[in-house]
Amino acid sequence: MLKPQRNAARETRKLDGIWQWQLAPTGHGQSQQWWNAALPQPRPMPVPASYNDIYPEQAVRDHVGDAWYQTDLTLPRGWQDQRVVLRFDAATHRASVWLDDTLIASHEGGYTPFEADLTDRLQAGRVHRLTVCVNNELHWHTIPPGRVVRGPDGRLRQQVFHDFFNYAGLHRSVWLYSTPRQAITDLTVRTEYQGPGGTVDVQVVTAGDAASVRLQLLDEQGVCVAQAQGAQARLTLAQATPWQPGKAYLYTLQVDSGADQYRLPVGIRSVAVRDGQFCINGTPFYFTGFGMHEDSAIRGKAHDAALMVHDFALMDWIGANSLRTSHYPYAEEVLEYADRQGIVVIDETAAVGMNMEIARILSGARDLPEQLYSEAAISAATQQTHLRAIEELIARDKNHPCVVMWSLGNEPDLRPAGASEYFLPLVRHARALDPTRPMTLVNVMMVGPDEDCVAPELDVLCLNRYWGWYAEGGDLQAAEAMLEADLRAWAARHPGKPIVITEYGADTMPGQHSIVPSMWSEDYQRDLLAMHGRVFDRVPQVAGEQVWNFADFATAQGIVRVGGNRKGVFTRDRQPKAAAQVLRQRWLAKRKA
Ligand code: BDP
Repeated sequence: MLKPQRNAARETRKLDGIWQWQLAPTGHGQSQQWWNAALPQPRPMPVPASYNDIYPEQAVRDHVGDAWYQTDLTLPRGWQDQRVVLRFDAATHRASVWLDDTLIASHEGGYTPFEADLTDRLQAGRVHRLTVCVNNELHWHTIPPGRVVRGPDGRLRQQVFHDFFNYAGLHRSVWLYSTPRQAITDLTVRTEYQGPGGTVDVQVVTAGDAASVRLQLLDEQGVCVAQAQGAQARLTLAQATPWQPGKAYLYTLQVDSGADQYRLPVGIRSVAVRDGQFCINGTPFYFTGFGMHEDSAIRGKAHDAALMVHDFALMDWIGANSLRTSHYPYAEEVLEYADRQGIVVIDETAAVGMNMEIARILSGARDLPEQLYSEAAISAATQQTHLRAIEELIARDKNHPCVVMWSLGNEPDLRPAGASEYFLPLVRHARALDPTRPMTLVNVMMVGPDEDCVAPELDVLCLNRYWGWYAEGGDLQAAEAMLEADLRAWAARHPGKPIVITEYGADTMPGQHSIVPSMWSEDYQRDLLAMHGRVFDRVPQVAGEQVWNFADFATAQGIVRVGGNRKGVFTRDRQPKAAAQVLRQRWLAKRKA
């Protein structure tokens, strides 16, 4: 799915700003047909934003159900003869959209875009009413899964099985854009770098005449270095400048179909797992960086350019070369920026929380179903949602050079019966959609190397490890021994597969100090991360380290969280904890090596 863009053939208009907004129980507004008129008692709501922290009210923060949004829509001057499309970059977790009194779109999944074709529906000079109902409920068949229960006082409560706050709303931009009627509707590029040359395979989907498609590859100076005719072609460069981690080079693919145009940044690079190493452009790559979250005060999970540029600057300062989009697809702007900055991305679906042991701790629920993979819990319906989530992720992000691996989910319990029947078809489907990128499914500590029934099918073993925190807490000496034994067991059981530690860390209260190892202190986090670095250096199969987490982030309330998850190396307002300096020394040294 192509991101809207402005060029000689296309226009864009963002509908971001202050919309009308009103909360309602699930289905209430539908029964009263709220799209037919102005919302009954609206309040102002910024778009994009999570609505949860905008008003200081528990009923808003902990709302379970629908959130209605409304704004005006007019056809921009000069768009009459064009194809006109309305696009939502993200509505969390699902949405229905009406133009005046007509339902024009519905979408499931909170972190991928969806569109409605409005061609010939908007009348020049008329003010149309645009109404969106966003629902935030999570159930067993949704991604991520969750459960809505009724509390003792009769109110609905959302139980989440994952460790971040269930922010909701219109989290990313809403666009109206135009294309010619004979539009270019999709574009796929696959690249290979074999120094000094490279190839770019292009496939264009157009409503117009495929034979008249003209492809030009421009270098950063705007000089055309390769060209071809037709909707499918291989562009070959005898001399190519590769896209490299920390040293991004982006060509521009200019597609001209006669009627329509599209310009796509293209990084020429190869990704492969070879001899137990993760190779980019044939060179072993060692991941340094973080599992992140889209999370900040007031705006919650909304995309914010200032925050993003600042976060990337902090990553550069600390020597990070990579991130994982834990635990859902991030805004496309983040991937575009990573493309430009040369930051390597592990791109993850929102499949997090398929684990009863963790769900019990995080949700406090004592009556969860006994069988994880069953009709009562993670079922065939969940698998279908998951499948579509994978399809939408790959469709959106397939052209980003920064994306070097797909993560199909985070920390599912793979021990119970039904796990392989659930996951193996997903792995195979994802591979068929994109055979060019390695595939992973992030492993949870409680599933050992012999129990992980999906690992044999994966290219890279991504392990989340909490030695020194959830196990051997406070005892770094014991933790060091356990961690090393653990990693060596994985290496022995799965030779030839690189291991990336995608989570390790310790909750840390800034300002808390202690000379002897004490959990929650800055000193403990610093020493725990340093200990992990020593162990990683001793296990040759380890191909990377991503600390949990870049910054402190909001979670549901509970007895294991103090104002959210505090494992950030930076605080939620992006101030460094003591560990930041230690990581910086280590990662800058690795960067130089
Ligand atoms: C892991 C999860 C992550 C949590 C982290 C933690 O992957 O989402 O936030 O643990 O407990 O299990 O801090």
